[in-house]
Amino acid sequence: MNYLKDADPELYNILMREVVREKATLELIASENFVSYPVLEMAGGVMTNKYAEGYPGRRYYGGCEHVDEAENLARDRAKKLFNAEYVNVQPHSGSQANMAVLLTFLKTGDLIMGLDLAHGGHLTHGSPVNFSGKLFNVVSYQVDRKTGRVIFDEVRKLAKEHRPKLIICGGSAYPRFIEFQDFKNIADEIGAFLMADIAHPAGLIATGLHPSPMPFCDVVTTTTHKTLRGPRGGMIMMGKDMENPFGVVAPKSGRVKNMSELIDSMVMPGIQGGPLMHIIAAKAVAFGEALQPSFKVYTNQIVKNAQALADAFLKKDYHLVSGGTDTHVILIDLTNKGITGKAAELALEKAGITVNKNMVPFDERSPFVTSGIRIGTPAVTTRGLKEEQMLIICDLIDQIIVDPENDNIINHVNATVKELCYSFPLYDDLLN
Ligand code: DSN
Repeated sequence: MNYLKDADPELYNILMREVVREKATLELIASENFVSYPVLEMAGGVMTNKYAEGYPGRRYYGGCEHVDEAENLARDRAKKLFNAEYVNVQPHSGSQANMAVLLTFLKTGDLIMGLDLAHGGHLTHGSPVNFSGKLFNVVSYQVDRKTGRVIFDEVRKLAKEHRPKLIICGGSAYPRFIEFQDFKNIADEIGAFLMADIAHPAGLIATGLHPSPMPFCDVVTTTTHKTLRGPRGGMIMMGKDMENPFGVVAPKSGRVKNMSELIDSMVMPGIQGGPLMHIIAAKAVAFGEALQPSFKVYTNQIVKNAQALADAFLKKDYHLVSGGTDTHVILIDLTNKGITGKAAELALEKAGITVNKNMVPFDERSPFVTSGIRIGTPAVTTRGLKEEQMLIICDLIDQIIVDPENDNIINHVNATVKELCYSFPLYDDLLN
């Protein structure tokens, strides 16, 4: 199909430049991945045309029979993947999934507790610049300066002192397993709800490579595009549905509603209108892929690659927050290398290696500068890179970090990056 090329060459050329960028650079942003052709096809398909406010079988519009089938499949496959009794696949993003959960379980002004953004948390876990910090009161927990891990004695102390109504576990730059059981113990001691945000390790959880939150958490949110390798979007799940404790009743029957009903109505009409049916259908395609045995082979390789990369960095005297990784994420504190995260990100980008600057725990620099970089292996693993190539990547990154302004080194590294990328091709069918 060359419709775009003929109709709008300006945008077609922009799209092709992005295809070339993705093909010819090493993508190490921990939250990014490359979807399959089937996911891409569904995400670019005609379901983008359909309005379908409501849920399967009870929509506000006619003509929903096929999008209903797609949404039902997405929900059923997600339930199977995560062993969840309830799933809502409509949130447009992880942030909207989190917003729907917080507004369902809490009243504005209630107290939440989440991991400090600078310690690996997420904007929606209580940052003052986000709705979560504006609508709710917040107390943040941190990681230990030495171990880089959550200190549960501290979390317990804070929880008992402030008595949050809801505790959030998970984050976007925490390289270790999320300790669901420890959080559950504390939530139970103070009678708080426990929410897990598994946006990062979702693919690892779906394949049993990371513990599951389902037995421990009241509610679980995720994105679908990171380790899960689906289209960009969000999702809300519960291991077990439960009767709502707030006394909300169904208007006609007087029956006490379940939390699933309250979450559904908070997603739509509460915070969203028409769902993105092309994306929901693409989520179903990705979940189908994740149910295949080959997906476990893939996620296993993500972790093996991250561990190989972490070990290689440690051998070159890099300081890894928490000393390594259990997952796909590596967080490097560059203080001993005399370079900021911002400078490292820029120099690496010139050489064709994409990472993001990232605050490290107790960072004295601003989020725009930072003392660290975050690296992740999901996208390069999708291309087929293995441990052997991780050693090469570590060496390339090190050459840049040691001498970030040396154009000869940047050019030399970029040549090796291109060779690697062409040996592990991506999206060849998209260039024409
Ligand atoms: N922006 C995502 C990440 O990079 O982890 C989190 O929302």
